[in-house]
Amino acid sequence: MTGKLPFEALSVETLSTRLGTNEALCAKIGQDTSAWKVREVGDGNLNLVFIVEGTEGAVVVKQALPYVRLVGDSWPLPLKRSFFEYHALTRQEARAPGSVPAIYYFDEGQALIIMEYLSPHMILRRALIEGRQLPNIARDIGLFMARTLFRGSDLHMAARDRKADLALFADNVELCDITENLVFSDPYFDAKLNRHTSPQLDGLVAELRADRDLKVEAQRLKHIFAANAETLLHGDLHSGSIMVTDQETRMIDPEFAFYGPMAFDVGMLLANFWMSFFSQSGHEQTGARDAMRAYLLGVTAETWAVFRAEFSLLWRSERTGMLYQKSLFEDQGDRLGAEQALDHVLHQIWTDLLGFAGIEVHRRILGLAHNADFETIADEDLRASCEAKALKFGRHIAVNRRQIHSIEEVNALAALIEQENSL
Ligand code: SR1
Ligand code: MG
Repeated sequence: MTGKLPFEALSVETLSTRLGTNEALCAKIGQDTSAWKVREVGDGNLNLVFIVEGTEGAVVVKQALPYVRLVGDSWPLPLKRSFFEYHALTRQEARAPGSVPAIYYFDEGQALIIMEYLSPHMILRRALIEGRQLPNIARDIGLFMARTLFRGSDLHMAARDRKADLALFADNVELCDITENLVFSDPYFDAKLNRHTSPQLDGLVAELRADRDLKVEAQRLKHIFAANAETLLHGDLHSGSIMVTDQETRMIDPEFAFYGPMAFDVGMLLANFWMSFFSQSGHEQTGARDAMRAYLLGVTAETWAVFRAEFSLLWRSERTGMLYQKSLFEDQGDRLGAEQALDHVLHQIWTDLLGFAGIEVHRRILGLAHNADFETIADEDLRASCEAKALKFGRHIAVNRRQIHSIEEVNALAALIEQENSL
């Protein structure tokens, strides 16, 4: 298959014939295509994902479709998102080595990436729903975020290189448009594709949509998202975009990558841990979840601590870009000045991440794209009660983000809301 052929979606039936002469693929799994076993395993909202096993090994073949898989061909979506995913993965590997799957082949015309099959990894969201306590995720994800966000910004890169990258990713318009609408606006009005657990949440939904302070805050955050091209973001860093074993953590699916505010990735990620926290009582029948709840709050605190520590280390050792130059501080013997500036930068990330986290919680309960943490709670009253607590939490941290000073304060609030009767 070459990039010059017209795009054609792969299928379980056609994959071996169409990719049977692909050298990169054959080198990984063996040339005997009659022995290849092909499964389609994509359970995300957008793409096809195949696992292809041969006599010598296995790979993942991911292919974009020209529409949103979750909705169908009534919602066209450009294939070029595969190009952005490929380029984001190569940058993430360079900036945070070992944190993403290895790439073996990319075909822009067919919008497909052949990459490492991660096994026995599972999706982090699934692991958390099962009540598994992964020991390394906070460290691994905290390091990933600090390294990719710092090293993709004007704190580290040469201005010319960052601007070239900014121009490259600026074309990821349609994927940004999804986030701009689905995350920042749709949850707060009666948008066509919205859904929520009804009638249990109807009252609360009406209250949130009439909440002026919340809507203004959501739009201020959208403004930051759209206008603050600070660094190359993953762009969709939730627990469904992370694969884990007890030892290893890998980030996948950066097709939403673009230049945006550092706090967006951190906020979206932490929101997914807090949602997992509020969903645990819906999964309690499979075991008492008090320890799991404590673990999840611990993970948020540790992730933020690791992020801060690594970001600070990079600030002191790799601040080679045009922002906060060493010539203004350390080179004049003013180490304290550089620390003061670092404090401001981290404070801004903290304040904004709380806002992004709050609205990410809202959109997963009120918008189109829900998450399995809540969706797999079959009892609708129980699900609604978990969701109501999360909504209340999200509203509080988004609206009061400038008055909240520590992750311990946020986690104490989560624990308090969890104790309350929600509906
Ligand atoms: C129409 S796409 C819905 C969601 O799926 C992706 O994973 C992103 O989170 C997006 O917002
Ligand atoms: Mg995805």
